[in-house]
Amino acid sequence: HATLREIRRNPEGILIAQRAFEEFVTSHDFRLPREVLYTGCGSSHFLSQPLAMATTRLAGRGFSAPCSELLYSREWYPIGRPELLVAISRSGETTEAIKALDALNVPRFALTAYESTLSKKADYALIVPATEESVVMTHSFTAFYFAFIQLLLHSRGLETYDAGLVKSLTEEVLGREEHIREIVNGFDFRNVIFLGSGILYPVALEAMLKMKEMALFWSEAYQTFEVRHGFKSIADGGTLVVLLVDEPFKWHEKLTKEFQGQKARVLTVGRHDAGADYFIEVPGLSPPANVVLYLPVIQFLAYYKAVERGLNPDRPRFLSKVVTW
Ligand code: F1P
Repeated sequence: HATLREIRRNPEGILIAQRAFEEFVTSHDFRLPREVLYTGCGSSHFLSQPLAMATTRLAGRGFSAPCSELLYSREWYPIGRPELLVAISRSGETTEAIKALDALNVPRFALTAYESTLSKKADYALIVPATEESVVMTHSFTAFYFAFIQLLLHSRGLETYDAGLVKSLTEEVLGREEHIREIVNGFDFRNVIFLGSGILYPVALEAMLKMKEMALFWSEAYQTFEVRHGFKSIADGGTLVVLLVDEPFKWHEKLTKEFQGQKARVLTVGRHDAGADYFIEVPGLSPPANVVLYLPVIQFLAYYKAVERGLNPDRPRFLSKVVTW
Protein backbone atom coordinates (compact mmCIF):
# COMPACT_ATOMS: atom_id res chain seq x y z
CA HIS A 1 0.00 0.00 0.00
CA ALA A 2 1.08 3.57 -0.75
CA THR A 3 -0.16 4.51 2.74
CA LEU A 4 2.35 2.18 4.40
CA ARG A 5 5.22 3.48 2.28
CA GLU A 6 4.20 7.02 3.14
CA ILE A 7 4.04 6.34 6.88
CA ARG A 8 7.51 4.84 6.66
CA ARG A 9 8.61 8.05 4.96
CA ASN A 10 8.07 10.10 8.16
CA PRO A 11 11.84 10.51 8.81
CA GLU A 12 12.41 11.59 5.21
CA GLY A 13 9.54 14.05 5.68
CA ILE A 14 11.54 15.78 8.42
CA LEU A 15 14.40 16.40 5.99
CA ILE A 16 12.03 17.56 3.25
CA ALA A 17 10.52 19.95 5.81
CA GLN A 18 13.90 21.26 6.89
CA ARG A 19 14.93 21.95 3.29
CA ALA A 20 11.64 23.73 2.57
CA PHE A 21 12.02 25.85 5.74
CA GLU A 22 15.62 26.78 4.90
CA GLU A 23 14.77 27.68 1.32
CA PHE A 24 11.86 29.78 2.50
CA VAL A 25 13.85 31.81 5.02
CA THR A 26 16.75 32.38 2.66
CA SER A 27 14.48 33.62 -0.11
CA HIS A 28 12.04 35.69 2.01
CA ASP A 29 12.62 38.40 4.56
CA PHE A 30 9.69 37.14 6.59
CA ARG A 31 8.83 36.73 10.25
CA LEU A 32 5.54 35.33 11.53
CA PRO A 33 3.64 38.05 13.38
CA ARG A 34 2.45 37.69 16.97
CA GLU A 35 -1.20 36.96 16.24
CA VAL A 36 -1.89 34.25 13.70
CA LEU A 37 -5.12 32.60 12.59
CA TYR A 38 -4.81 29.05 11.23
CA THR A 39 -7.28 27.18 9.08
CA GLY A 40 -7.63 23.96 7.09
CA CYS A 41 -10.02 21.05 6.48
CA GLY A 42 -9.89 17.50 7.85
CA SER A 43 -6.34 16.53 8.77
CA SER A 44 -5.19 19.97 7.73
CA HIS A 45 -7.56 21.41 10.31
CA PHE A 46 -6.22 19.07 12.99
CA LEU A 47 -2.77 20.28 11.97
CA SER A 48 -3.85 23.89 12.36
CA GLN A 49 -4.66 23.25 16.03
CA PRO A 50 -1.19 22.36 17.39
CA LEU A 51 0.29 25.15 15.24
CA ALA A 52 -2.09 27.62 16.90
CA MET A 53 -1.21 26.19 20.33
CA ALA A 54 2.52 26.46 19.62
CA THR A 55 2.04 30.05 18.48
CA THR A 56 0.34 30.93 21.76
CA ARG A 57 3.03 29.13 23.73
CA LEU A 58 5.88 30.89 21.92
CA ALA A 59 5.08 34.49 22.82
CA GLY A 60 2.09 35.13 20.60
CA ARG A 61 -1.54 34.27 20.06
CA GLY A 62 -2.70 31.50 17.79
CA PHE A 63 -6.25 30.52 16.98
CA SER A 64 -7.54 27.82 14.68
CA ALA A 65 -10.87 27.10 13.01
CA PRO A 66 -11.93 24.84 10.15
CA CYS A 67 -12.18 26.69 6.81
CA SER A 68 -15.94 26.27 6.61
CA GLU A 69 -16.44 27.80 10.06
CA LEU A 70 -14.22 30.71 9.13
CA LEU A 71 -16.26 31.21 5.99
CA TYR A 72 -19.77 30.91 7.34
CA SER A 73 -19.82 31.20 11.13
CA ARG A 74 -16.80 33.17 12.19
CA GLU A 75 -18.81 35.60 14.30
CA TRP A 76 -19.13 32.82 16.90
CA TYR A 77 -15.39 32.39 17.41
CA PRO A 78 -12.83 34.47 19.36
CA ILE A 79 -10.71 35.08 16.28
CA GLY A 80 -9.18 38.23 17.75
CA ARG A 81 -7.17 40.53 15.50
CA PRO A 82 -4.94 38.23 13.49
CA GLU A 83 -2.08 39.79 11.56
CA LEU A 84 -1.76 36.75 9.29
CA LEU A 85 -4.06 34.01 8.03
CA VAL A 86 -2.36 30.65 7.50
CA ALA A 87 -4.34 28.25 5.28
CA ILE A 88 -3.16 24.66 5.27
CA SER A 89 -3.95 22.21 2.48
CA ARG A 90 -1.89 19.28 1.21
CA SER A 91 -3.38 19.55 -2.28
CA GLY A 92 -3.78 23.31 -2.28
CA GLU A 93 -6.96 22.70 -4.28
CA THR A 94 -9.59 22.16 -1.57
CA THR A 95 -12.43 24.57 -2.33
CA GLU A 96 -12.99 25.67 1.26
CA ALA A 97 -9.29 26.36 1.86
CA ILE A 98 -9.02 28.49 -1.28
CA LYS A 99 -12.16 30.42 -0.35
CA ALA A 100 -11.01 30.81 3.27
CA LEU A 101 -8.01 32.83 2.10
CA ASP A 102 -10.46 35.63 1.35
CA ALA A 103 -12.30 35.40 4.67
CA LEU A 104 -10.33 38.21 6.31
CA ASN A 105 -8.57 41.26 5.02
CA VAL A 106 -5.10 40.32 6.32
CA PRO A 107 -1.92 38.97 4.69
CA ARG A 108 -2.31 35.34 3.63
CA PHE A 109 0.07 32.45 3.97
CA ALA A 110 -0.27 29.02 2.35
CA LEU A 111 1.20 25.82 3.79
CA THR A 112 0.93 23.16 1.11
CA ALA A 113 2.74 20.38 -0.76
CA TYR A 114 2.49 21.85 -4.23
CA GLU A 115 2.53 24.96 -6.32
CA SER A 116 -1.22 25.15 -6.41
CA THR A 117 -4.20 27.46 -6.57
CA LEU A 118 -3.76 28.09 -2.85
CA SER A 119 -0.03 28.85 -3.05
CA LYS A 120 -0.50 31.19 -6.00
CA LYS A 121 -3.33 33.08 -4.39
CA ALA A 122 -1.53 33.60 -1.05
CA ASP A 123 0.94 36.38 -0.33
CA TYR A 124 3.44 33.85 1.00
CA ALA A 125 3.72 30.12 0.42
CA LEU A 126 5.73 27.54 2.30
CA ILE A 127 5.74 24.58 -0.07
CA VAL A 128 6.73 21.35 1.68
CA PRO A 129 6.88 18.72 -1.09
CA ALA A 130 6.03 15.71 1.07
CA THR A 131 3.67 14.48 -1.65
CA GLU A 132 1.43 11.45 -1.24
CA GLU A 133 -0.45 8.96 -3.38
CA SER A 134 -2.81 7.88 -0.62
CA VAL A 135 -6.08 9.68 0.03
CA VAL A 136 -5.06 9.98 3.68
CA MET A 137 -2.43 12.39 4.98
CA THR A 138 0.39 10.73 6.89
CA HIS A 139 4.00 11.89 6.54
CA SER A 140 2.86 15.13 4.91
CA PHE A 141 1.15 16.06 8.21
CA THR A 142 4.41 15.48 10.08
CA ALA A 143 6.49 17.35 7.52
CA PHE A 144 4.15 20.36 7.38
CA TYR A 145 4.13 20.52 11.17
CA PHE A 146 7.90 20.37 11.52
CA ALA A 147 8.58 22.94 8.76
CA PHE A 148 6.15 25.40 10.31
CA ILE A 149 7.45 24.91 13.87
CA GLN A 150 10.95 25.69 12.57
CA LEU A 151 9.58 28.85 10.95
CA LEU A 152 7.82 29.81 14.16
CA LEU A 153 10.97 29.37 16.26
CA HIS A 154 13.02 31.26 13.70
CA SER A 155 10.45 34.07 13.67
CA ARG A 156 10.66 34.44 17.44
CA GLY A 157 14.47 34.49 17.39
CA LEU A 158 14.59 31.10 19.15
CA GLU A 159 16.87 28.19 18.38
CA THR A 160 15.41 25.86 15.77
CA TYR A 161 15.48 22.07 16.15
CA ASP A 162 18.31 19.94 14.84
CA ALA A 163 16.52 18.25 11.94
CA GLY A 164 19.05 15.40 11.83
CA LEU A 165 18.31 14.58 15.46
CA VAL A 166 14.53 14.77 14.98
CA LYS A 167 14.84 12.54 11.91
CA SER A 168 16.81 9.91 13.83
CA LEU A 169 14.29 9.96 16.72
CA THR A 170 11.50 9.54 14.16
CA GLU A 171 13.38 6.54 12.75
CA GLU A 172 13.51 5.10 16.26
CA VAL A 173 9.72 5.38 16.46
CA LEU A 174 9.35 3.64 13.09
CA GLY A 175 11.18 0.73 14.73
CA ARG A 176 7.98 0.14 16.79
CA GLU A 177 6.01 -0.87 13.68
CA GLU A 178 6.09 -4.60 14.34
CA HIS A 179 5.07 -4.12 17.97
CA ILE A 180 2.14 -1.93 16.91
CA ARG A 181 1.04 -4.56 14.38
CA GLU A 182 1.14 -7.23 17.10
CA ILE A 183 -0.98 -5.10 19.45
CA VAL A 184 -3.61 -4.54 16.75
CA ASN A 185 -3.65 -8.22 15.72
CA GLY A 186 -3.60 -9.48 19.31
CA PHE A 187 -6.70 -7.62 20.53
CA ASP A 188 -9.79 -7.50 18.34
CA PHE A 189 -11.12 -4.23 19.81
CA ARG A 190 -14.52 -2.98 18.66
CA ASN A 191 -13.90 0.70 19.33
CA VAL A 192 -10.98 2.92 20.25
CA ILE A 193 -10.65 6.06 22.35
CA PHE A 194 -7.65 8.35 21.91
CA LEU A 195 -6.70 10.60 24.81
CA GLY A 196 -4.28 13.50 24.82
CA SER A 197 -3.78 16.72 26.71
CA GLY A 198 -2.43 20.11 25.61
CA ILE A 199 -0.58 19.83 22.33
CA LEU A 200 -1.21 16.07 22.30
CA TYR A 201 -4.98 16.60 22.17
CA PRO A 202 -4.97 17.51 18.47
CA VAL A 203 -2.81 14.42 17.92
CA ALA A 204 -5.62 12.40 19.52
CA LEU A 205 -8.08 14.09 17.14
CA GLU A 206 -5.90 13.24 14.16
CA ALA A 207 -5.62 9.64 15.42
CA MET A 208 -9.41 9.44 15.58
CA LEU A 209 -9.65 10.71 12.00
CA LYS A 210 -6.97 8.30 10.76
CA MET A 211 -8.94 5.36 12.23
CA LYS A 212 -12.12 6.56 10.55
CA GLU A 213 -10.48 7.28 7.19
CA MET A 214 -8.18 4.27 6.86
CA ALA A 215 -10.00 1.59 8.83
CA LEU A 216 -13.60 2.91 8.63
CA PHE A 217 -13.56 2.25 12.33
CA TRP A 218 -15.36 3.72 15.31
CA SER A 219 -13.02 6.03 17.20
CA GLU A 220 -13.26 8.93 19.59
CA ALA A 221 -10.88 11.53 20.99
CA TYR A 222 -10.97 13.52 24.21
CA GLN A 223 -8.80 15.74 26.34
CA THR A 224 -7.36 13.10 28.65
CA PHE A 225 -9.23 13.49 31.93
CA GLU A 226 -12.36 14.86 30.33
CA VAL A 227 -13.16 11.28 29.27
CA ARG A 228 -14.15 10.45 32.86
CA HIS A 229 -17.10 12.82 32.69
CA GLY A 230 -19.69 10.68 31.01
CA PHE A 231 -17.87 9.55 27.90
CA LYS A 232 -16.18 6.57 29.51
CA SER A 233 -19.51 4.74 29.80
CA ILE A 234 -18.94 3.33 26.32
CA ALA A 235 -15.65 1.65 27.31
CA ASP A 236 -15.86 -2.08 28.01
CA GLY A 237 -14.04 -5.32 27.22
CA GLY A 238 -14.10 -4.45 23.52
CA THR A 239 -12.42 -1.07 23.91
CA LEU A 240 -8.85 0.00 23.36
CA VAL A 241 -7.93 3.25 25.13
CA VAL A 242 -4.86 4.91 23.67
CA LEU A 243 -3.26 7.31 26.12
CA LEU A 244 -0.85 9.78 24.51
CA VAL A 245 1.30 11.26 27.26
CA ASP A 246 4.82 12.62 27.55
CA GLU A 247 5.16 12.59 31.31
CA PRO A 248 2.47 10.53 33.08
CA PHE A 249 1.65 11.34 36.69
CA LYS A 250 -0.55 9.73 39.36
CA TRP A 251 -3.78 10.64 37.63
CA HIS A 252 -2.76 8.75 34.49
CA GLU A 253 -2.22 5.60 36.54
CA LYS A 254 -5.58 6.08 38.22
CA LEU A 255 -7.26 6.61 34.88
CA THR A 256 -5.63 3.45 33.49
CA LYS A 257 -6.89 1.46 36.49
CA GLU A 258 -10.36 2.91 36.10
CA PHE A 259 -10.53 1.75 32.47
CA GLN A 260 -9.06 -1.64 33.35
CA GLY A 261 -11.80 -1.93 35.99
CA GLN A 262 -14.28 -1.60 33.12
CA LYS A 263 -12.36 -4.40 31.30
CA ALA A 264 -11.07 -1.99 28.64
CA ARG A 265 -7.41 -2.30 27.68
CA VAL A 266 -5.05 0.66 27.77
CA LEU A 267 -2.16 1.38 25.43
CA THR A 268 0.16 4.12 26.61
CA VAL A 269 2.18 5.90 23.94
CA GLY A 270 4.81 8.06 25.56
CA ARG A 271 7.73 8.13 27.96
CA HIS A 272 6.44 5.71 30.65
CA ASP A 273 3.78 3.01 30.72
CA ALA A 274 1.53 4.40 33.52
CA GLY A 275 0.46 0.83 34.37
CA ALA A 276 -1.05 0.18 30.93
CA ASP A 277 -1.66 -3.20 29.24
CA TYR A 278 0.46 -2.19 26.26
CA PHE A 279 3.22 0.35 25.93
CA ILE A 280 4.89 2.04 22.96
CA GLU A 281 7.83 4.10 24.06
CA VAL A 282 8.39 7.45 22.40
CA PRO A 283 11.84 9.03 22.84
CA GLY A 284 12.18 12.29 24.73
CA LEU A 285 11.96 15.47 22.68
CA SER A 286 10.87 18.88 23.91
CA PRO A 287 7.48 20.26 22.91
CA PRO A 288 6.30 21.39 20.44
CA ALA A 289 8.43 19.05 18.25
CA ASN A 290 7.52 16.01 20.41
CA VAL A 291 4.26 15.83 18.40
CA VAL A 292 6.28 14.53 15.45
CA LEU A 293 7.18 11.35 17.34
CA TYR A 294 3.58 10.40 18.15
CA LEU A 295 2.32 10.70 14.58
CA PRO A 296 3.89 7.55 13.07
CA VAL A 297 2.47 5.50 15.99
CA ILE A 298 -1.12 6.62 15.49
CA GLN A 299 -0.74 6.27 11.71
CA PHE A 300 0.51 2.66 12.02
CA LEU A 301 -2.33 1.84 14.44
CA ALA A 302 -4.92 2.93 11.90
CA TYR A 303 -3.07 1.30 9.02
CA TYR A 304 -2.86 -2.11 10.69
CA LYS A 305 -6.47 -1.94 11.83
CA ALA A 306 -7.45 -1.26 8.19
CA VAL A 307 -5.38 -4.20 6.95
CA GLU A 308 -6.86 -6.47 9.62
CA ARG A 309 -10.32 -5.48 8.42
CA GLY A 310 -9.37 -6.30 4.83
CA LEU A 311 -9.58 -2.66 3.69
CA ASN A 312 -7.41 -0.66 1.35
CA PRO A 313 -6.37 2.50 3.22
CA ASP A 314 -5.11 4.10 0.02
CA ARG A 315 -8.64 4.48 -1.31
CA PRO A 316 -11.21 4.51 1.49
CA ARG A 317 -14.83 4.27 0.46
CA PHE A 318 -16.74 7.54 0.03
CA LEU A 319 -13.57 9.65 0.34
CA SER A 320 -11.60 11.55 -2.23
CA LYS A 321 -8.14 13.02 -2.07
CA VAL A 322 -9.33 16.52 -2.79
CA VAL A 323 -12.69 17.76 -1.60
CA THR A 324 -14.09 20.27 -4.06
CA TRP A 325 -17.50 21.83 -4.33
C1 F1P B 1 -8.01 17.89 3.28
C2 F1P B 1 -8.72 16.57 3.47
C3 F1P B 1 -7.79 15.51 4.02
C4 F1P B 1 -8.47 14.17 4.10
C5 F1P B 1 -9.12 13.77 2.77
C6 F1P B 1 -9.94 14.88 2.23
O1 F1P B 1 -7.25 17.92 2.15
O2 F1P B 1 -9.78 16.79 4.37
O3 F1P B 1 -7.36 15.86 5.30
O4 F1P B 1 -7.52 13.20 4.47
O5 F1P B 1 -8.12 13.43 1.86
O6 F1P B 1 -9.23 16.13 2.24
P1 F1P B 1 -6.21 19.07 1.84
O7 F1P B 1 -6.96 20.38 1.80
O8 F1P B 1 -5.18 19.07 2.91
O9 F1P B 1 -5.63 18.73 0.49
